[in-house]
Amino acid sequence: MKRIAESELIINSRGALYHIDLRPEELAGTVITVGDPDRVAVVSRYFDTVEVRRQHREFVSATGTYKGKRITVISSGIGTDNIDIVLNELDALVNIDLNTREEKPEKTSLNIIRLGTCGSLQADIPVDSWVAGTHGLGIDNLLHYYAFEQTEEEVGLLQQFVTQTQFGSQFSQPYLAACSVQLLKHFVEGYHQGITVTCPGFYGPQGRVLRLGLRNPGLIEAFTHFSSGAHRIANFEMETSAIYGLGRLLGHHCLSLNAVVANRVSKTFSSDGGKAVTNLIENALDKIAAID
Ligand code: R1P
Ligand code: URA
Repeated sequence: MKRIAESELIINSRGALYHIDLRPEELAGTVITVGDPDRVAVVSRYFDTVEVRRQHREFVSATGTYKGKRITVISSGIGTDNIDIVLNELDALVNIDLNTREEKPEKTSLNIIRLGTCGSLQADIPVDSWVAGTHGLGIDNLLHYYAFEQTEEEVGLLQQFVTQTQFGSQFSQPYLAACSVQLLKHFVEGYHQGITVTCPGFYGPQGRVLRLGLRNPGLIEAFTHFSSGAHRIANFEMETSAIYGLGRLLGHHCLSLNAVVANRVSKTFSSDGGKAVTNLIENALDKIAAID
């Protein structure tokens, strides 16, 4: 196996990966990712025990057990650029030998579940409800830097998306990656399902106008009206497509669950978004603990 150079995989003086500051033995096989670093304390508050807590930049983490299941919760901060770091470093912790700097011959698959917040794009997916993303549709560009192959189903859905929304060449080419069906089946009751669009920003890329005009003012409404067979766009946020795309390339099982804090059709905002997220965390932790 080829040795990975010091410049490519940065290991700190603790023997931990540079950005997330975790060592292999400090990572559990089940990983919860959250955007907000403060949400790590909210999730780990439910743990029976916490064996390690780390913090470096926006990457706050805690590893412990919940109802006996070993779980790591880690914050990514906002955006797919941060997901590039978190997913690659999580994978390196299990699939690269940090002593020899060589890829391990036997690979380990992590279960990676995002617990985040999102905006709903459907009138019947109200604020404070939860969405399980069946697919991440990326308008963010990250996966184009990797040799990423889409399945036939993904290519077909994407073509429909481009045609129906007239998603123009002034933007980066969109990409699509499905969630882990294996994980999704544990999160049916209580969850809306649909495609999650991942945006490269919160304002213009999500159609919000404060003082700046938009290149394509009808884009978000076109997302709401998109449909292909049983598929429609449920929501948008800023990380899911990269988690699904990189997760699949690296051989991990990924699912993104998001609490709706804003509904962009009814123009409503959750009066207590924090409570909606806490409810999601409580529900998801019990379901995660029950996964074999
Ligand atoms: C924007 O406010 C942030 O909230 C959503 C978006 O994806 C973006 O990261 O998720 P988190 O609440 O998990 O950060
Ligand atoms: N996060 C987003 O990215 N968008 C929203 O509207 C709400 C949360």
